[in-house]
Amino acid sequence: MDESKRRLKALFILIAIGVLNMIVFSYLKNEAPIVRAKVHLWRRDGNVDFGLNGKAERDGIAAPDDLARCDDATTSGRPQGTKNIRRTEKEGVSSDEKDKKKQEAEPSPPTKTDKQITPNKKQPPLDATEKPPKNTTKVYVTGNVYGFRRTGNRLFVFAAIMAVAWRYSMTPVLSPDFDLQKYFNIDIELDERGHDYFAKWTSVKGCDNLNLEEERLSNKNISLNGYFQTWTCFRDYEKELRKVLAFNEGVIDMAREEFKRIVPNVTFGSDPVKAKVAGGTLVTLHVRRGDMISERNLEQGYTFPGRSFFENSIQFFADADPNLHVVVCCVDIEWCRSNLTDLPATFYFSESKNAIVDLAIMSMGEHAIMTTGTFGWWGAWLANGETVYYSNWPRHGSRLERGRIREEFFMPHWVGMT
Ligand SMILES: *[C@@H]1O[C@H](CO)[C@@H](O)[C@H](O)[C@H]1NC(C)=O
Ligand SMILES: *[C@@H]1O[C@H](CO)[C@@H](O)[C@H](O)[C@H]1NC(C)=O
Ligand SMILES: *[C@@H]1O[C@H](CO)[C@@H](O)[C@H](O)[C@H]1NC(C)=O
Ligand SMILES: CC(=O)N[C@H]1CO[C@H](CO)[C@@H](O)[C@@H]1O
Repeated sequence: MDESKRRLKALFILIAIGVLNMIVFSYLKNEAPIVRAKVHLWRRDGNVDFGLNGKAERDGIAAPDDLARCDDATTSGRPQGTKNIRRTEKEGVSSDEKDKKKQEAEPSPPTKTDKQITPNKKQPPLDATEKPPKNTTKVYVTGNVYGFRRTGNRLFVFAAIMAVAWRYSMTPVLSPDFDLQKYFNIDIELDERGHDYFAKWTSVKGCDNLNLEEERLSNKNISLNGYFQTWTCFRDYEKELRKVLAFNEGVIDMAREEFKRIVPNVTFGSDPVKAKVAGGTLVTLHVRRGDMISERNLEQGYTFPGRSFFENSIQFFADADPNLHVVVCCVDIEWCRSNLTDLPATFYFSESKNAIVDLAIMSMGEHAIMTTGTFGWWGAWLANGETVYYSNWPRHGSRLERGRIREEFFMPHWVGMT
């Protein structure tokens, strides 16, 4: 008796909390957009420590920590002239879009906590079809990832900065130590006063809070702080973003050199620069080890794929073209050499020891395979072909999975496999 009463009481309290949340949320949504932007109640991607323990603040291109971030490969939209990839019916590979969706959604058991974190589906925060408010006063938008300067997360915050700038006619500005501007064809204002100065600006966290009409109308400078690890932040500006995120000639040259060193007979197409092997298909594979396999991070929900993922993802592309060439970007080259080369492809291993060059190499592949992490995510996005990713990330049921929406991390058309 006591037991069932207690359960009833617990259930009642949970329902009450849920209702209260709905009321507060709808109030914030309808009545107080400015508060919502700052309070950041249910942000999904702003408050999770990705276990990127944040130690390594490094300068220059050769940042081993960024290399450790080498994780995966994906693509978006099939560029013209690329081969059609046949989808085959087998474990982890589905033949139609619906199955694919289902697979990407994966069985994350809904919990009460999830509900509260993601109260309901809203309008896309950056809907290009809506007219942004007009005010010609020059205001700025910048961003920062809690002081970390790792490539993958910096790219996500940069994408959000640009989306906000385009949507609200703001001027993007970066701290000189943001670094990305050195590698891409980005002509962007830098402010020497840096993050200490930007800290005085209106702080916005999370992609759900990028409705900044009120802020724009009152001419506030904006600083996007934290993680923006979802494509939904820039869903309407992908084309513009690809133009801005074109590597500069210096980086492309270094990537070309590494290709020439490791891939016999490689040739290069242009605009975007792609590496090709005559009569074959060139795919990049990003294998992230390093921090992903530390005990602490595994406990939190980080994962490393088993053998089957590598078999399935390579087979997926080998089915489409048996003349498959795979360029591997991985810090732990020894592991990759001894564990992958028996798979049905010709393998090459980047030894650039340079995160940005590896990212450029990934962007120059036709298609991409990624294990885990934001660095591989961007390699795949930049490649803009077919992408296969490891779908058991974060591990199902883990702490890291909570408050995270897989479909908003992986691009909808990417193929998840295990
Ligand atoms: C633009 O900003 C200025 C300065 O804050 C303000 O006075 C003006 O009313 C704004 N214009 C519009 C159309 O909101
Ligand atoms: C916004 O930033 C610019 C550039 O730093 C500065 O000149 C301006 O005064 C700032 N505006 C506000 C309202 O703080
Ligand atoms: C490079 O191309 C030539 C001519 O097509 C071919 O004979 C040779 O085997 C290729 N080399 C390698 C290492 O694939
Ligand atoms: C799954 C697998 O084959 N793992 C091997 C990867 O390579 C290392 C050597 O670098 C082996 O110890 C593992 O058994």
